[in-house]
Amino acid sequence: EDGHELWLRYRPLSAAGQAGLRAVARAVVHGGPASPTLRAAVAELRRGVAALAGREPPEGRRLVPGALVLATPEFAPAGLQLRWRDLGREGYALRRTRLQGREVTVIAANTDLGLLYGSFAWLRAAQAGAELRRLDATSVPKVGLRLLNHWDNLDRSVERGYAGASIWDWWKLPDITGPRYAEYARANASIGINGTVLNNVNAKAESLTAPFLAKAAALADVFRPYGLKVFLSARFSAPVELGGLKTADPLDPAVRAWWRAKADEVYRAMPDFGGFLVKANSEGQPGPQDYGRTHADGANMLAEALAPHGGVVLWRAFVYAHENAGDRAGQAYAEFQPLDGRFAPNVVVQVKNGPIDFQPREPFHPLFGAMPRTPLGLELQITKEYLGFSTHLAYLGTLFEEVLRADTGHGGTVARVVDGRLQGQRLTAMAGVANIGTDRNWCGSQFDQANWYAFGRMAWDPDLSARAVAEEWAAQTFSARRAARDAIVELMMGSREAVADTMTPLGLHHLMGSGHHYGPAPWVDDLERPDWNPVYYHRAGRDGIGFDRSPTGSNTVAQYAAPVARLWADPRTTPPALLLWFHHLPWDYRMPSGRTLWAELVARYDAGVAAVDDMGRRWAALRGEVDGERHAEVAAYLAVQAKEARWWRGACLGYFQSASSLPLPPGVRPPEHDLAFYKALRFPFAPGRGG
Ligand code: BDP
Repeated sequence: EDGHELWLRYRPLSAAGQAGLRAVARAVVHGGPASPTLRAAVAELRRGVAALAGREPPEGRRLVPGALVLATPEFAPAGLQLRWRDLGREGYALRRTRLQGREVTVIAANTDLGLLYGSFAWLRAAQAGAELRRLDATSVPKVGLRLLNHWDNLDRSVERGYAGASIWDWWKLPDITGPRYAEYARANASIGINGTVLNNVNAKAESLTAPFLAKAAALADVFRPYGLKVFLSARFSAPVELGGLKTADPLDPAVRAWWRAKADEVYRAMPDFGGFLVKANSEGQPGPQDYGRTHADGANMLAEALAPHGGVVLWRAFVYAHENAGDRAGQAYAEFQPLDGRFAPNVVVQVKNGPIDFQPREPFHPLFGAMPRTPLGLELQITKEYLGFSTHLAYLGTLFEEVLRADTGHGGTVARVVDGRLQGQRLTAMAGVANIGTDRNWCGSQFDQANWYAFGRMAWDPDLSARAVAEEWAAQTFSARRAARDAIVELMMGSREAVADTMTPLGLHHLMGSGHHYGPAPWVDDLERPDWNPVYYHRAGRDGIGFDRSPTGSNTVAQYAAPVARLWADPRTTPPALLLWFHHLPWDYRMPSGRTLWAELVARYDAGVAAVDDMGRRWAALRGEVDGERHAEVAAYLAVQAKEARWWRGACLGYFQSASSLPLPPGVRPPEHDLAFYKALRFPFAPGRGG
């Protein structure tokens, strides 16, 4: 049990469970001839039932009692009543029913991919011990493009990757495709992910050269049966770097012709290629603004090249530029909102969940809801760049849920913007920056698998609750026994808040060490750009702490719709969890708890340590409930987290106390070391793990 099997472990059920499962899976029946996708569905069902129930169901054409029937409109057993239209292209229905006098289970979909998704859903229910005799469920994905974004470099390093090297072995591709790529595609299909961007948004032009396209195409061939489309990050200056042109100006006819030809070439290699993801004019990447053009000019040029092939452009709104000295949190809105309605129909503007950068907590991004004539995709980070990498346990389902359920003030939640329902968008997307690498357990730690899982499930259905997703995951990954599962879920549900309290409570943000973003460094003030420095974000001094984004400060709160802006412009109506994001307040500011701000900050750091200790205790109590190997591994990680929670507390309290000059409230334990000690720590200790 090293975690390699992810949530697809299919461990034998109890004797009663096995008998029950056998009774509803006596045979896998389909109409054939089987496409590779249908084959994958049949194979998965047979493999799953064999492992769970101890008997492999045969594959057949006859409608025997207790059959699992895979039905499409072309192969629908007589008597099956279904509203096929409601299932769309990827949806499925799971139905226990009586057909031709026999009790059977129907998995129905309009396409073989829908059948594959339905098969995984059925197995999910089987693994979790659900009652399969009374099944009646229909599920259709609410978001069209459900994408992983790999920040994988061509040299197999992974930007912000904490799970080993890149799983793409470019050196051996295209000839060697090994088993791992298919395992990867299968895992993604099991949670509904239907596309993957192979390379880093900080892209190299080489990824668009013929040899690399051949390698990407080899991966696309492996992924295809699982409904997983390949996308690539495109470097905006590629026409100059690869094509020898003098310019990459998006309005230059030669540049446009170059991209059209490149798109044609890409589609010759991969006829179902998904499209380009682009990071432009951000953190030094080239882009249309280099030529005095807008983001829309740049995106539309690529859109024009991809449109004849049905491809899309995912144009990122994560921009902040050297020249712009204002509040970094406001830059994306300032640049993009005025472009609403100016993007080609096959462009999605991909927006991070918050306006800064994947912090443990951010308010939702003000662009959501503010560009009604533009498809906006939601970009989440699955890899935990700012939440303790893969050593700390933080279940991100709760973070995803928080942003999806946030009311934009524009008439609906972020989820309703992203799934297109609020503003009538047909092109919809959710992207997650992947946490996958060559580690045996794929994600660097057992619990980080839950974040990959949660991303997929919540991209399929943004209305799923974080708790429901955690229950599914824990039952499949660790134990379907109710008490054990619930204990694991409880631990997960509080874990992200524990990390937020450990690192950046009360709306503080970006206090992490420079470059690598691991560990506390609130004192850093010497980086080239002001907005790379923690001091820029917390602004702690004698007078108080926090970033004033209210009308008395940068006023970026005004980028939110009026009802939201009104609430957050006033510290008394700003939720405490976001307080210092929007306000700079004196240390003696009275919090709703009755404590002063200073005492509250101290209490939050204490709560962080206590919560992490509590997670350790809860996990220890699960010994014997989960296998020894993974139990010991998680326990070791939690011990590191407990140590590092104290490091965070000590460093932050020491530093903020140096700013506030206030004594620690009575009864509070002083940090283990003085500030100089924490400042002198050099981490990480492994060379080459920086930047
Ligand atoms: C930040 C990362 C950086 C990425 C950037 C991005 O620190 O490595 O390149 O976001 O999203 O979170 O482009």
